Amino acid sequence: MRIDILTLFPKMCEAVLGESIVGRARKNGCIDIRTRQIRDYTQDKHGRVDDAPYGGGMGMIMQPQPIYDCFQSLCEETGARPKLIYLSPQGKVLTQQMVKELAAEPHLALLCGHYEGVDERLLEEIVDEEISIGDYVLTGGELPALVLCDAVARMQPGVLSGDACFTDESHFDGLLEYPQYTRPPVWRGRAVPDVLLSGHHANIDAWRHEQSLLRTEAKRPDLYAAYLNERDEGKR
Ligand code: 4GM
Repeated sequence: MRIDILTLFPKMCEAVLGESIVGRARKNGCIDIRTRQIRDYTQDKHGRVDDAPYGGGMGMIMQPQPIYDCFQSLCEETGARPKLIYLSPQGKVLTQQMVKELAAEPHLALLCGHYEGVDERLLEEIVDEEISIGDYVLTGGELPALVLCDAVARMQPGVLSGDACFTDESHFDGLLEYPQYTRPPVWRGRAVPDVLLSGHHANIDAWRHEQSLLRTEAKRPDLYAAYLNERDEGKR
C-alpha cells in the first residue's frame, strides 16, 4: 500500500520513517510511504501558508489553497483519489480495529495540521476521515500521522518477521500480551516460570492464554469486559 503525508515538516517525518522496522519495510518495498511539502504548493509570493483567524483570536490558521493544491497534485500524479485523513484532537480515537481497516486501503493521504488548525472549508471540501491518536493536544499532526503510519505498516505482509507475531495477535485478539522472558533463567533471585522451560507446548500455550486473561482483567478491565462480551455473543 501507499501512504502520502502532507506536511510542513517532511524532514521530521523522514527522520522517523527511515529507521527501524518501518525504514526496513520501505526499503524492502513492503510499503510505500512518501512526504509532500505543503509549502511547495502555495501561490503566495512570500511562501506563506497561514494567516490570522477571521473574527480575531490567538494564533494562525492554515490557508486552504496550499493544502488543496498539494492534494490535487497527488491525485493527478497517481490518477486516483486516495482516502484523505486529517489528524486532529477532534477525530475518532484510533483503535487496532481501525488500523486493520486502514491497512487494507490501497492508498492513504495524511494531512498534518499546524498552528491553531486548518481553515474549515478545506476540511469540508476534501477530508474523508478525522482521526485522533488520543485525548491530548500536540503542536502538530506529524507525530499522530507517524503513529498511524507505524501501526498500519506493521500490518502489511512481510513487515513483521513472519513467525508468531501475527498468529498470536489474532489468537489473543482483544487481550493484552502474556509476559515474556529470555536468558538468564534466574536474574536477581527471580526465576523464569517453570512451564516455559518444560518444552511442553500445549502447557505453554495454555499458561500464556491464562496470563493474557489475568493481565487484561487486572490492567485493563474495560478491554476484559469487552472480550468476555464478545466471547459470550459468539456462543449465542
Ligand atoms: C488542532 C487542530 C492531532 C491541533 C488540528 C493533532 C493532537 C492530535 C492540531 C491539528 C494535534 C491527536 C495539531 N494534536 N490527538 N495537533 O491526534 O492538526
